[in-house]
Amino acid sequence: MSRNAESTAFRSALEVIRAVEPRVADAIGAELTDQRESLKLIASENYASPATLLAMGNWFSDKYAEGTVGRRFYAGCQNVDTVEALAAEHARELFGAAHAYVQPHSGIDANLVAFWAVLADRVESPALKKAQVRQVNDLTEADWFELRRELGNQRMLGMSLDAGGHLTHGFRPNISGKMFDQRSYGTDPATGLIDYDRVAEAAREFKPLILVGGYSAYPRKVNFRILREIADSVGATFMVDMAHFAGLVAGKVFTGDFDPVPHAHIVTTTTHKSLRGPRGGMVLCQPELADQVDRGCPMVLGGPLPHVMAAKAVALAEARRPDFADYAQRIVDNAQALADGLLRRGAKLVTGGTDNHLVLIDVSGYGLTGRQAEQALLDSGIVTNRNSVPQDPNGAWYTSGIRIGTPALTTRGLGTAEMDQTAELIHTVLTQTTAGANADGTPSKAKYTLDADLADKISRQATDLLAPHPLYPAVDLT
Ligand code: DSN
Repeated sequence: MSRNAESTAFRSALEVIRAVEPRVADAIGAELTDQRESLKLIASENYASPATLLAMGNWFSDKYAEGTVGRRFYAGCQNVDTVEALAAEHARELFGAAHAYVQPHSGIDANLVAFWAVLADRVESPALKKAQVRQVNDLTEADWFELRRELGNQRMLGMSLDAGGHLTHGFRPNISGKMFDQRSYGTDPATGLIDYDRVAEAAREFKPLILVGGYSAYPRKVNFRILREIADSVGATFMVDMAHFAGLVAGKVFTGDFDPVPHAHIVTTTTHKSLRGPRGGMVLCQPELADQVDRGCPMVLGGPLPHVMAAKAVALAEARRPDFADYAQRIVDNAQALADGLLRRGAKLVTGGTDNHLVLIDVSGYGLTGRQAEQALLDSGIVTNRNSVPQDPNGAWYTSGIRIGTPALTTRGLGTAEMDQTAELIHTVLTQTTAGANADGTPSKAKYTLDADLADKISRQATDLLAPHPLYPAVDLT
């Protein structure tokens, strides 16, 4: 394929869009410029390939396809069947999974599908059995009452949000914390690491229906073999949300005890983070859960997005190529170089380092809240996101942490030497930022001062760092 083909494709698409609503075409163009010019360190973001992006922009978007391959509630789904089956096949092969369900629109949706599947599989309920065999109309008011009683109040044990878990792992304000009677496990206050003995103790006391492993802000490997043993010891279903590190599993950086797929009963993921696909979700599971998982739509999901499933098939095919393993290893090498660079300069890191794609800086060491640090870095052309640290005194809004990750910059081709330079830029901004005060003189968690000339200088240095690694080099919109 000629490099020119990518430019032609995106330019033509914008020309067509511009003829209808030029402001949308302008915004799409401006987004490319922004992404090209910013040092993107958001741990959950990446850059999908042009082929993946283009697979989403077409008439597959027009098709309804509720149901699953070969069993749809709508006629005329043969082409949707093709792309959905392809995406599922690539996912099974890539991860060595018995079953793959590629319809979820996001990671949260994938988790809801998994929760439903486990509830439906594990909870003994005549009313539920009726509902499952599609006799929903036959359920009486008493059946519904019984169903609510039996499905509600089931127990979930997941990693707490401030230790690095995700909202959907039982955080109280999230639906997962409302539909389940939930308890959380944290990390060892001294090391910041998961203490498996404490998890086992919590599981013995609480006897969860579901034990959830996985995280969105924990910078270390997790031993899924041990978590599975804990789940088995209390009869729990073991679910892993690998949204953040799916690319590291796909690229065989995480193998053996650290690969969740052979150990978990059910695994959920997003497809757009380290896996570098389109924005979406996916569920992998063992055969006994496959039927329930496949009921995800319309049970808890709206109609599948065939254009996104097409893009998932493309991205998963890319992840099966040998060079993806090299990419995955470079993500981790870069994260470790970034962590080392920060530590050498005196930064305080949760757990003291990383062995995955992300680094969590405790910015209280710089006298800042996460919000102040996030904004000061943004002023300097460095895009990150604030994040809680374990036992965070500033709560989930202001936080005391900055989470940074390397999947996106690694896609652009930056290497370990540039990670050290990135560490220098981050450390300079954070040391030069001063926490502000409210009008009444009390310390502000949001206000800060950073010299505008310094912020401009850092922005220019960030741009220089990116210059040898153009984003979408074959795409020229001018
Ligand atoms: N929003 C994702 C993240 O940034 O980790 C998780 O939902």
